[in-house]
Amino acid sequence: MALKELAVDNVAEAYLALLAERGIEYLFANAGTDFAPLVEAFAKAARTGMPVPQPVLATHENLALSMAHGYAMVTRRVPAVMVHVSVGTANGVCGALNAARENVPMLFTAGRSPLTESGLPGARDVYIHWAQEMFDQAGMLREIVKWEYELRNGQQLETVIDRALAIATTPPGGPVYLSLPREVLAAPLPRFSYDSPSRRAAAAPPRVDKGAIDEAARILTSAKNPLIVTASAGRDPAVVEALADFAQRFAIPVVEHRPRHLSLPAGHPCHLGYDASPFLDDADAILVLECDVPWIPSLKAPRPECKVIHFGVDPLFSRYPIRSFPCDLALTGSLASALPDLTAALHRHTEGSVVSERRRRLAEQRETLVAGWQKTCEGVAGMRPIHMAWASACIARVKPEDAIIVNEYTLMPEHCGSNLSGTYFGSSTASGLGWGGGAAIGAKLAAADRLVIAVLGDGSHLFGNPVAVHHASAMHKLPVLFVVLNNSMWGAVRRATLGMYPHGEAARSNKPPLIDLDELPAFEAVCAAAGGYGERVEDPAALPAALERAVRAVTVEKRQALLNVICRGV
Ligand SMILES: Cc1ncc(C[n+]2csc(CCOP(=O)(O)OP(=O)(O)O)c2C)c(N)n1
Ligand SMILES: [Mg+2]
Repeated sequence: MALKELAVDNVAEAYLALLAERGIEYLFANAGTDFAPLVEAFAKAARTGMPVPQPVLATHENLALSMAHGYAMVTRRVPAVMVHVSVGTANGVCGALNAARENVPMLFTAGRSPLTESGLPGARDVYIHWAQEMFDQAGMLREIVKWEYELRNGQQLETVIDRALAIATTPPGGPVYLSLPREVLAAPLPRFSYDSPSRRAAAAPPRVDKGAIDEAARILTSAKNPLIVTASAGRDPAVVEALADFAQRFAIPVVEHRPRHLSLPAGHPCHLGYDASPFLDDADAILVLECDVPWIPSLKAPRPECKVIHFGVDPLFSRYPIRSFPCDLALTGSLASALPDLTAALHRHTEGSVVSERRRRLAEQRETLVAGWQKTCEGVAGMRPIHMAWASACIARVKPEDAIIVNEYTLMPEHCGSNLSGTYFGSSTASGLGWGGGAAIGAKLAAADRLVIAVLGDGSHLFGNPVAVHHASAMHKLPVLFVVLNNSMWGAVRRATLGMYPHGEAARSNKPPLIDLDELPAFEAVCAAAGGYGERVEDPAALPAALERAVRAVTVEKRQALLNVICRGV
């Protein structure tokens, strides 16, 4: 345990030094007048060599938060983000909700309008300093973050930052919010001393109760047709291997429903795709692993007698106002430590003959499923406009094994499976659109030597502020391959309307309102305008070669690329 001391001029310098000391590599930032002491401190650190996080400029707050999210999901390290007072926070709320629902730890900070009208260093000197102040700036996201506070003086700096980081990283992780008034950042602080390393450790996740493990094992061993459904078990890469082993030993099928992380290699013999509904009638026990929505109850639910076990760091998703999936047993804790215990408990009770029968059946189910995907893909391969299944299959062929896929929901994973942990990231369950482009750039920052492919819809790409995204990719030299599956519409809105009113007016209309996106810009030209490679692809047969050219632009020429793939509607 050591006390370190730094000679600094003010709180801003101490703050940046402390962030670096606590392992924060990057500060993703969208600046304003509140940043003056930080800009000054960064400039001074560049001259003196004092370690500080690297500032990463983002020209929109949603981009800053999405980049931070992408960086965090790949590295599992904590990023810092800073935005401009109330207005920047307002623009960042969507990104914060995306991160919160995905348990991404993040230090989300914002300036505060100077509190004083004159007198102190940093006091108001610009007309916006009056109107931008709010009574309760943090109120905009108090429901979203795990903790929020305002730094009130330099003396409390270490306490506040350490508490923020400990809470953000304690499972289930999530963003915390800290506001930084300008006078506080500018306040003189001649010496700054702090503990190194921090004395405020994050809490370890709870260890799952042994009785609960035995009960889960009892339910699973008495089931003939158990099923596992997961979305994010693979958030911790260590779980992927443990789950593969668990499923394989006991021949339990695994469905990844709306996956956000790769939890089981796509080629694993127990992988039964991405939709649990065909298997719900047969299931007599379901193990829901880190999954908020394992099925859609209004469409298809398991039989009432099917036992359901939920297992995760927050298995009841306590921050969701309503979620009432049947739950006969809930296990709270990290899968990484408890899956091996569950494996051992199951071993003691499982009969070999039950498993071999299940294995035989599982092999048949998987064969039928994969053959069905194959048939779909062959059936749509020649379609023009291009079918998203064919586009997904073409991406599968061109991507290296270790490529990182960032899917803002239009890629069909059954046609583009990944096999290595940490290679697939789906958009947040909150689905705040405009995440994918920025998240892909953040992922590239985290994994400089890997190909990162962002698969986006035309709608989600526009939400992501494409000019800002391409600018960030160019400015930070983080080349990403963007594939826009462009059906010139908000297909999800169309699907939702037809789902509710299959024979309604909108279904009969050639052009129902609020769905079609006419006169879309040439997305490929927007990328080219930022120095990237861009191509529009209409012919399905031309897609594989176009993808190869785009991959080459990114990996060999080291510049971003965008394929505008003209797809059919839904
Ligand atoms: C910030 C935000 N605003 C609106 C929505 C509602 N929404 C969900 S999907 C969608 C359409 C997305 O269109 P696109 O990316 O083109 O994909 P498509 O559905 O056409 O395949 C919209 C508008 C949302 N999820 N997030
Ligand atoms: Mg679309």
